Amino acid sequence: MNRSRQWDIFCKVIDNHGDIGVCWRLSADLAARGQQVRLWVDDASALQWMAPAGHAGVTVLPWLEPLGLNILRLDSAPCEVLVEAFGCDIAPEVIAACADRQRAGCQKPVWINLEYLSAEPYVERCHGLPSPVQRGPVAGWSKWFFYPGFTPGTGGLLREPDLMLRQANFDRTAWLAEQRIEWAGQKLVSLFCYEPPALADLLHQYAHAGLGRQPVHLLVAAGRAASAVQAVISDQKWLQSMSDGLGLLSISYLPLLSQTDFDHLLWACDLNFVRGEDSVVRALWAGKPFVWQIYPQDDQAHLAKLQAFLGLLDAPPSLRAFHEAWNGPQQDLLAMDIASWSECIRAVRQRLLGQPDLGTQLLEFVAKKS
Ligand code: TRH
Repeated sequence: MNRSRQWDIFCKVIDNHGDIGVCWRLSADLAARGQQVRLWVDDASALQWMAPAGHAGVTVLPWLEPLGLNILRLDSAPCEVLVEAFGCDIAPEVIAACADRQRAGCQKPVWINLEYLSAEPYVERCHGLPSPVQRGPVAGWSKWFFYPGFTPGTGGLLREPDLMLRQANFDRTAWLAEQRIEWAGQKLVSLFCYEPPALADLLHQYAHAGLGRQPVHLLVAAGRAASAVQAVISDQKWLQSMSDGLGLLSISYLPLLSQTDFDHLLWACDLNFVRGEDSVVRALWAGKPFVWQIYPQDDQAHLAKLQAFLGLLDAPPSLRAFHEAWNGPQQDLLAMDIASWSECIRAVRQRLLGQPDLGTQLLEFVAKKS
C-alpha cells in the first residue's frame, strides 16, 4: 500500500518559521518512509539552520514565479501527490503540467490541501472532504482537505516512527555540554515566544522566587524571544525592581538550532515555553510541562483555538489561567503548579501516542485516493 511515490509539496513562507518548519518535517518524515519528495518553497533560507544536513530523498526547489526550468523536473519524475500547504495556491504551471500528463495517459495526482492545526470541532467535520475544482485545465478534479488534529477523526500529528526511541536514549548532560551550556543543576526552562506582555513578570518571578524556590536557568531561543528578553532586562524600570540583580535567574541565549536540536532542547528542559503550530506539537511529544503562546490572528480567531486546545488537554485550572495570562494583554502571571501540569501533559501525550501519526495517515489516505 505504501509504495514509493513522487510527492510535490508547496510552501509559502508567510512569516516566522512555522510554514517551512511543518513542511520540512513532513518532507523528511515521508522521505524516511521511502517516498520521493520535492519541496517547492518561496524562501528556503531558514532551512540552512533548521536542516543543515538536508535529508536523503528530499529535493528543495525554489518556488519562483514562473517556475522556469525547474518545471522540467515534473517530466523526468511526474508528480503523483500534490500537497498544498496551508492554502498556498500551487503554481498554475504545475497544475497545467499535471493536466498534460493525464491527457498523455498518466494517472492524475492525489491533490491534498494540508490545513492548519486546531483542536476545534470543525476539524473532525472537515477532515477528508473533497473540494471539486470548477475551472481551468483540471476542472472536475478534487482537492482533498487534510486536517492535522488531536483526535482519531482527524489527520493526526507529525511524529516520526523513531521519535520515542530517540527521546528515550537522550542524554541531557551530554547534550548541554555539547551546546556549551553551563549548567549547575538549576531548573532548566526553554523560552520560544513572540512578545508576551507578561514576559517582564515571568522574569521577575524567576529572579525572585525561581521555579518552586529553585534557581532557574532560562534557555532563550534566537530571534524574537531573545529580543523580547533583552528588551525587558534593559528596561530601567524593570531593573529598578530588581535590587539583587537577576537573583535566582540566569540566562543563556541560544543560537538558531537545527530542528533536531530544537527537539533536544525541549527534552532537556523541565518546563518549555513554545509558540506557533509546530513547536507546540514537539512540546507535547517532549512530555514536559509547557506553556503555549498561540500565533495571534487579527480577527482574534486564535482565542477560540486556544480554548479548544486547553479543553483537549483537560488542563487543570492553574494551567488554563496561566495560558490565558500568557496569551492575553495582562502583565501579571499566576503561580505555576508544575506537578499538576506535568501530570496533565503526560496523560495527553500517552493518549496521543495511541493514535496514528500524520505521516502514516497521509500515506494511507493517498493510497486510498489513488
Ligand atoms: O515560528 P512560529 O511562530 O511559526 C508560526 C506558526 O506556525 C503559526 O501557527 C503560523 O501560522 C505562522 O508561523 C505562519 O512557530 P512554530 O510553528 O513553532 O515554528 C517554529 C519552527 O522553527 C519549528 O519547526 C521549530 C523550528 N526551530 C528550530 O528548528 N530551531 C530553533 O532554534 C527555533 C527557535 C525554532
